[in-house]
Amino acid sequence: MCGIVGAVGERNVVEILLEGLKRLEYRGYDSSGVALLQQDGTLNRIRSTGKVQELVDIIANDEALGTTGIAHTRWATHGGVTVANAHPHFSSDRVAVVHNGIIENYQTLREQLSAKGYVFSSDTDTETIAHTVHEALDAGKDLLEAVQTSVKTFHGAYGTVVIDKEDVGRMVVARSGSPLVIGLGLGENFVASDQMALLPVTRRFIFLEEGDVADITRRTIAIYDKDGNAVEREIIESNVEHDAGDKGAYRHYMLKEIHEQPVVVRNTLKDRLTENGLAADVFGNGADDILSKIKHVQIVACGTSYHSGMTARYWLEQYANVSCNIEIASEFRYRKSVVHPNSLLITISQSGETADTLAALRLAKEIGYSASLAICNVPGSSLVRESDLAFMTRAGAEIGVASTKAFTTQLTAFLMLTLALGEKNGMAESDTQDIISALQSLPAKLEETLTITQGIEDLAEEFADKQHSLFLGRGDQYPIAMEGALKLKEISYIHAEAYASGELKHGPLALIDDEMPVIVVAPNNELLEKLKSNVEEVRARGGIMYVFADKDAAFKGDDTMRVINVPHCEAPIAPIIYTLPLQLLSYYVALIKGTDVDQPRNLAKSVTVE
Ligand code: F1P
Repeated sequence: MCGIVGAVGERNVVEILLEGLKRLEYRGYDSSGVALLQQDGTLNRIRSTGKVQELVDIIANDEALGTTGIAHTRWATHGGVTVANAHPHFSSDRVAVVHNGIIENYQTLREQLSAKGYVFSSDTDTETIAHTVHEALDAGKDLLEAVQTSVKTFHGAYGTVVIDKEDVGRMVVARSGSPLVIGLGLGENFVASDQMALLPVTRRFIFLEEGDVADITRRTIAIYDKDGNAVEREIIESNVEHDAGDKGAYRHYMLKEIHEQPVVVRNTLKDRLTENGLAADVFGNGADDILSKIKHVQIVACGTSYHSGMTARYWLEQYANVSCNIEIASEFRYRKSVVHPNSLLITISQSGETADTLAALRLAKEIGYSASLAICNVPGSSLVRESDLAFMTRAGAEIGVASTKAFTTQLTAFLMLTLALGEKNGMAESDTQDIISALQSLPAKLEETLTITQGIEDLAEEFADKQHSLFLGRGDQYPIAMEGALKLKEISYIHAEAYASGELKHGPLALIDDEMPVIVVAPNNELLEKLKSNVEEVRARGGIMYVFADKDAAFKGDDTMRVINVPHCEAPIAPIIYTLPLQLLSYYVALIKGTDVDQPRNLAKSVTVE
């Protein structure tokens, strides 16, 4: 989703801004722009509706200069994808603004400001920020006061950076509902919506909190909370790799991230899983005490993270004897739900900034959950900071919009949580041992599974001209079928639906014909015979099947059924193992179709608006 970069320095900051925008491209965007303020007060703007490279090319021919600057990648919400709607937005060539989020009362503000003579040149909600601040400046306030009074009139979510042509060398930034991080340099300072943007220039960051407004010059940073009190915020040294945004020899980030899974799963387990079981407090300080009182778990998440929560429900109930509900965050946050005594609220999110998931966490705090746990991949993210307990998945930066390694590390975390909760709720010793030994074998099994690539490439050829597809699984493989379908939709734009295969007869069987490929995930587990019956139901109706199966599952391939053998693995980790061939299948189908694998149309990596 939208990205922000801002800088104040002594040198020309244009390179810093453009490099920052490139490093934010992965979040998804449809247009971009830069505003540059020179020492003599000249304010320039360059915007484009193409890739950031287009902006770079325009600027290369234009000799853009500025010691203060703001830049933005836009993911359209209000107003189409046009140059006029791209950020930065100006008010009368004096105030320049970039903004992530949505100003919900922008219509009212727009009418009021227009009536006062402020002229709008875009259809965006963001432009109201520029004019509102300008109005406050016209009333004699300085830039900090102008932003502080302006934000009081905004309803909705914003992360915004404002500069004033008459106040060179200063930017004022405000955060409410949309993250902002200040980067500290030597004799220069920066701001961005994501630390990734600033890693080439600094590793020292201040993560702003909700309601914060910060006044930034090249030598000073002053932060005020939502009540206007001056506050100190901790400076954090980032350990995110500088070159995390480099795809190396891989053709796409997604492929690199698929192949990183053995390593990042190993990292996620490291020092947490010992030979005898879990180390103490792996879910955060005091976690063991908190978890010992938990009798019920409510999981809330979106997208791929939601699928990991769905899988966890099978594990927590089957092995750990803990009752578990799971719900999509955008539903949970807007309905009344009943909170069981001793309930733990678990949020799952790669980014830790997904607006609906954050809102669900905030709601849960008001309605009586005993504690909250975030399973998340981004240290310092809002979800991590606002939860009682946090477990970091150590997947490293995930750049491909379609989530892969974040998902399998989330599942790894949930198997460890199953051990932690199971220990307190009478989990069978044999199950404990099975999960420990399965987790120990997991990184090597993932490596082995990635070697079946060739078979999947061939299969993708048969698939690429199809319009629709059906994914089937049973038990803890049902969410994996859902995740497989989501991957295919996201990056190849083929319509894909997932069903628990026992549900076939209740409707979807009507769809089966030879134009509807059916993908089946079939580990050798207690539901195998049931699954085989479902497969026969499809075969009897002329369906073409692609079965990912354990070789001991004894599926025989023929004209209507392609069987792809997946390495044998222990039952608890089968959902993680079977995820990989489905990720590869979508990847190769997308390659053949020629779609933008890492930045699929209409999607964003971090969904910071609802
Ligand atoms: C949730 C999510 C991702 C998906 C896409 C959009 O994000 O739905 O699963 O791949 O990137 O957002 P998160 O809460 O896990 O960061």
